[in-house]
Amino acid sequence: MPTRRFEATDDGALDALYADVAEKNLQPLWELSGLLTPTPTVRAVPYRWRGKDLRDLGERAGELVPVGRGGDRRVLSLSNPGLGGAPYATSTLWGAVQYLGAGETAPAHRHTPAALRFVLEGEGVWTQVDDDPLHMAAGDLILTPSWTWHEHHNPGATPMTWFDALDLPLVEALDAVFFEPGAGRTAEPATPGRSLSEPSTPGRSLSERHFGGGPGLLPGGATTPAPAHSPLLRYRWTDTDRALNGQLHDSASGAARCGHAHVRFADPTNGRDVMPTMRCEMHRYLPGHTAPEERRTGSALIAVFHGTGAVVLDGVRYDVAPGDLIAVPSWTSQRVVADQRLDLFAVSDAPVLEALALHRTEQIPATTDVL
Ligand code: GTQ
Ligand code: FE2
Repeated sequence: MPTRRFEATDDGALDALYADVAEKNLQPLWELSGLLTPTPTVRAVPYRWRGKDLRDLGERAGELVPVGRGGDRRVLSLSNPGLGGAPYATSTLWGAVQYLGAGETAPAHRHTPAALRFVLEGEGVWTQVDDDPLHMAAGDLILTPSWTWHEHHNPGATPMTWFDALDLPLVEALDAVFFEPGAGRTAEPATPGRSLSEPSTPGRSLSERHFGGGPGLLPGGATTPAPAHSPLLRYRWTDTDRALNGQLHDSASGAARCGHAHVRFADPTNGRDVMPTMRCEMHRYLPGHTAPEERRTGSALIAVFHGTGAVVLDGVRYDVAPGDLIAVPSWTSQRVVADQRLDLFAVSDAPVLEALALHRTEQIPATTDVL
């Protein structure tokens, strides 16, 4: 009220009000700015971590730092320079590379933040999710949904690194992080057929045998209450690759029908996203193809699987090569340029934005001034 302000200036009443308001842990909104901004104020910045650095540093950590007890992980987290030193890739997503040496085990634990792995190269590690051992090979997507027990074993002779994504910053913001170490639980799998270091470990996980039987084939019989996440826990690269090629190429001539194909990894029982907080997609761009520029609410991480090209974020061009990881903060304009056939894995918080009706996208008209 302007009149009051003038009166108060004279007799000090306004100053007294402000002091009393502060003393009672209140704040006058009329003195605050930067809250209800016309567009999102995004602290995370667009950023690219180079695959070469991630591989080298993971390897060095593998030589120097043992995998500890209590559910520890040898993980290098992506720390977005805009987030003030937090170990977070964006405001909602944790991204990391994990390194597991030959013969090593990352012991069992569980936590409410959901996790997923995308394998950028190599194979041979088994991730056990609850009681289901899942083999990890290049291009595979592996889910460890909220509160599932998980442990990683590398019975092979070569070390392996992969990309991890978790919804940890989001769950932390909601004050809903719980963690439980699996001490005493892990040990050797009791059933002979389940031994993770034995060749008798099943080639297909239980989840794949039930829910990955083939296109459109689900287990018959009694239906159990649907969990909040996909019951299929491993999405194999051969299936993803076939789906992308099916979209891109004419089956008879093999000629390309378009320059961009993408698939969304879905819960096979209902088509929803693999987990309530994260959407996973695989994109394939053919050489020369330039995707239109757009921006959206919610953040994403991109992992470069194959090929070279560039990801243009807010007009700045980031050249990309296999193993590179890229943070795409909310409302950042994004465009992809393929020099060679480019395969990009993307994980985002889109299901959260959609569930809360906060998702927005905007197409940005083409310009020629790319930096
Ligand atoms: O592999 O269980 O990158 O618990 C961060 C936390 C990986 C894991 C991470 C984890 C894990
Ligand atoms: Fe974990």
